[in-house]
Amino acid sequence: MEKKYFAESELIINEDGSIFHLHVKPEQLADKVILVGDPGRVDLVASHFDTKECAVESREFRTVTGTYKGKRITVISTGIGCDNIDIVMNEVDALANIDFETRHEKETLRSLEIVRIGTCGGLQLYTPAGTFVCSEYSIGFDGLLNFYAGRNAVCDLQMERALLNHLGWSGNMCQPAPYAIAADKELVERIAADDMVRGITVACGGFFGPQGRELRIPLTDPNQNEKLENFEYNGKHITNFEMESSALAGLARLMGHKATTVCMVIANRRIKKADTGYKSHIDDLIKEVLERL
Ligand code: R1P
Ligand code: URA
Repeated sequence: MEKKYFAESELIINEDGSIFHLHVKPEQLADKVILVGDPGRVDLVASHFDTKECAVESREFRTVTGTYKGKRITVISTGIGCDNIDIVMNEVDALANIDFETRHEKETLRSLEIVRIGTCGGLQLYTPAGTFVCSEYSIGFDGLLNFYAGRNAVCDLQMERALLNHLGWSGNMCQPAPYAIAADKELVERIAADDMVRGITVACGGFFGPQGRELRIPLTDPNQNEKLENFEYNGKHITNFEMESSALAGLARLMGHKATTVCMVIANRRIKKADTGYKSHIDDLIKEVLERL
């Protein structure tokens, strides 16, 4: 069967043969990928590499490929938000699965292992600052996956309905509709092992209002967080807020890659405590992921 062709306007390739935003070339992408939000965290991850083959930077996207104990790994910063995950995941998938010479989908597709290492807000008493949380599921409040045709086939529609009923939202609060998506089960087992909290992560299209933080402007639903905290689905609870895991899990699933997110809690919303000195402790999470990936 004729493989799909991608025009110049759809797949933008720079003059040096690198992909438009990331500025990475196909041969520079490893099968194991770590995504981080903060560009500064890329160098923290890469500081553990035994060898480095390339370092590329463009806007908020910093990329280093190297090896850790013989494993070839690419670490990329995404900046903040699911909109950037759309860019990074589509460009990473293009690097892996599109022939840049012919602009056709490759005959043999690569499946990548992708782990996001981030920071998050904790929503339960058992997720105080310093806790490592692995996302078994993500709820996307960002709407990104709704633009992709396979969305209903990969999402847990019953969980979405249960959450909307529980929140009692209607009208503007439902636009765009939240989507519920599972992370890759085998990757969750390997990365979370038996020492990380596993839970449902809500990925928001903002840090303040969408996460129920009220500064000067009142919120539409002041009880949102209380409702999220006591939502239960098949014995599972919502553990944390961050801003990227839903788009990552959803796009990885549609593209045939394995993905999950692990985050260190830096602020607990119930206890109302934050830890701004988290940068040294997140290195412990990075070291665990490098061992387990
Ligand atoms: C908000 O402060 C940012 O921190 C979290 C959120 O998801 C958002 O990107 O993750 P990172 O620490 O990976 O950026
Ligand atoms: N990142 C988030 O998105 N929320 C928090 O509360 C902390 C980190």
